[in-house]
Amino acid sequence: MLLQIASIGLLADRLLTEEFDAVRLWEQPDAWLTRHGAEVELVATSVRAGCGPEMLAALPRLRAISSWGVGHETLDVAGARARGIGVATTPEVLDDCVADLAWGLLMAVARRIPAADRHVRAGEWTEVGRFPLSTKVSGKRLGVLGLGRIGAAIARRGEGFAMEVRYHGRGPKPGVAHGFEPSLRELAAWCDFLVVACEGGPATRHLVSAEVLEALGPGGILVNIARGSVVDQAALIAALEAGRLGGAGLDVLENEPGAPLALRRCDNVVLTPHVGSATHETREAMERLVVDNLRAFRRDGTLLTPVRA
Ligand code: 8YV
Repeated sequence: MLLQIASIGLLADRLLTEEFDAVRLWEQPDAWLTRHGAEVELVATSVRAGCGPEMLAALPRLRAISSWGVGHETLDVAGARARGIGVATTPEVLDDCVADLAWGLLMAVARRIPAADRHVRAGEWTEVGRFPLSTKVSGKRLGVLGLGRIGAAIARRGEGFAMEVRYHGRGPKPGVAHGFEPSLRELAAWCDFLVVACEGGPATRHLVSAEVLEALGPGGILVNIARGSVVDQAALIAALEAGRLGGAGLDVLENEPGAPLALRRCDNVVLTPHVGSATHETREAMERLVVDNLRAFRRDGTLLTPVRA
């Protein structure tokens, strides 16, 4: 039996019902898991809904989990691995859109596009050249935290903007031309723009600390399209309020959904509501991949895009 933990999207929901006769957990009575958990062999879920240790414990015959989204911090990957349960996410198909949004935020903050738009809309464009100057983007230094698939897509775009790119992560990546910086603080001190593209979860919590923000400095811009947990948000707000950071473009925040007033008040901050992968094209590809992983597993016991970490 396939158990669907949460709605994934119109397309995936329909295919899962048609092809797998999926049981929708949210439509079942509370006692359903206790009564039927032992019949479940496949799970479809999302990074939002997750599949944690409690859920795993309730599904003793589970063989595979297919999850919507590339993040897996809400899935008990270690617990699944210990029981030989395969876990698949939806990588690659969203790399371009998330990287595009990172660049959109970088450009928006550096060139003050939303502020300029507000200026025009408010009827304040009464004199040519009155809007404050902004920050040049091309030819600057780009630091990437986490050179995975999305980080690499962000770095590639940097080459198009004639930027020198360096990165920080767990270690240097073989075959990568960009310089590896073993200290995130040093990377922040070196670059003009620091883009956060690493995984979420406890291992990366508050990596972007007060010291890192201090190193990025009043001329620096922080962009986060990864997870709010990676940035010490209180330190970020303090740095922005004190003028110790040039600006920030944030698609993700701690305690989503919603943004604290302190961030909403900052004119040099651009906020988007966790929409990195949210285009028609990418969301359709993610939904299809959730189903394709389950089809492959049913066919020959393999997953197309298993989590390897
Ligand atoms: C989603 C994501 O936009 O893939 C992920 O891990 O974070 C995004 O693709 C997000 O989960 C929406 O809530």
